[in-house]
Amino acid sequence: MIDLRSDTVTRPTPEMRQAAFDVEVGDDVYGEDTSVLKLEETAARMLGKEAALFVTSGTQGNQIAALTHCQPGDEVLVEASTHLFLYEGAAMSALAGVQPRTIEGVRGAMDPEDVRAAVRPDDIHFPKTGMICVENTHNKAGGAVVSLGNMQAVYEVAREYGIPVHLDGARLFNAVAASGISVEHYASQADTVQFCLSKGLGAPVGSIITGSAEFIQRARKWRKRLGGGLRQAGVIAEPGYVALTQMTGRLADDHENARYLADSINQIDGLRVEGPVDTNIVLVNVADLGLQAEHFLAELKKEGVLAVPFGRHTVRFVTHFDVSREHIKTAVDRVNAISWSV
Ligand code: TLP
Repeated sequence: MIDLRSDTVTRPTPEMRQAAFDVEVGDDVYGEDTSVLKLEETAARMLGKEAALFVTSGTQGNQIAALTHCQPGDEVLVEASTHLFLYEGAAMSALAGVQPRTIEGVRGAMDPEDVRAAVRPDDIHFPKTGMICVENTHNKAGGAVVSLGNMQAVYEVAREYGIPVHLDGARLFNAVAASGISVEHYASQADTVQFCLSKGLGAPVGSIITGSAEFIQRARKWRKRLGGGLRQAGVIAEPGYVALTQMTGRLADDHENARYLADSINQIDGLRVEGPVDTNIVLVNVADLGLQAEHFLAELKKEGVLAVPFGRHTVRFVTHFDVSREHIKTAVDRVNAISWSV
């Protein structure tokens, strides 16, 4: 099987497995796992923040941000197709007791004036605007890189009203690889940042949240409340450290493979790549084949290629380090075969 469902499917590299094997561990709930501390300190330094917290997943990181920044009854401004809103089981409402308010973006970027217009005035009828969330790269927008300028403009509005900005940077290092802008620059345009070690960076598990020392102290308590206080977590922190320090430089290869995939698919009758390909995600519209995404994917699976539905007629392919250019070429051949057979 050529698995292009997500970059979450990557398996740990030999270096990661070795690091997990060799690690000396301690109890992280007592703050005694030196690998976790090293990972958190490194992440905080790289992003230019005071502190960081190792969490189990991107979802847990985003939800801890909502729980720590907001009070029940607050409203959270999110881009309309953001992961926090679409794919986290309404956890913001179920756990933090906040209501999301969506703002339609363009390729994942919200117009800062739309953000300003959505900020609630102080009035007994209204919820308080407790947090603004930006996502970069933007998953549903096909891995789009949200520009630093747009992030700066949104952050300026937020600061004017004293509202914290959380960056869901699950794939922030893909934005860095695509734009050449440093991770610290992106992180400077948000109060808190969550990024995933377990996507394109290849760690088996884990995400990081960074922010002020005071924020991370409160976040640590929320992590514990959610059952995310881990014990000998060095066995997963060490692979995470390898991911953070050794794997960011190769993301550009995934982007090249994604562009190759997109260019090849665009030459196939009946298929159309939706939007430019900035990073490692390719969205393909299959409507002209007269198929819904699920039917197309069922055919593709029979041919040994996996992808996921991303809308009625849209299919998502994600490149990652477990798929080579040769795999991509084979995948294109299989996609081509289907487009002829339907
Ligand atoms: N995204 C997954 C699915 O949940 C859709 C994927 O395969 O892309 N923020 C963003 C922008 C994400 O894309 C994801 C995962 C998360 C947060 C959540 O990360 P995890 O899966 O670690 O909870």
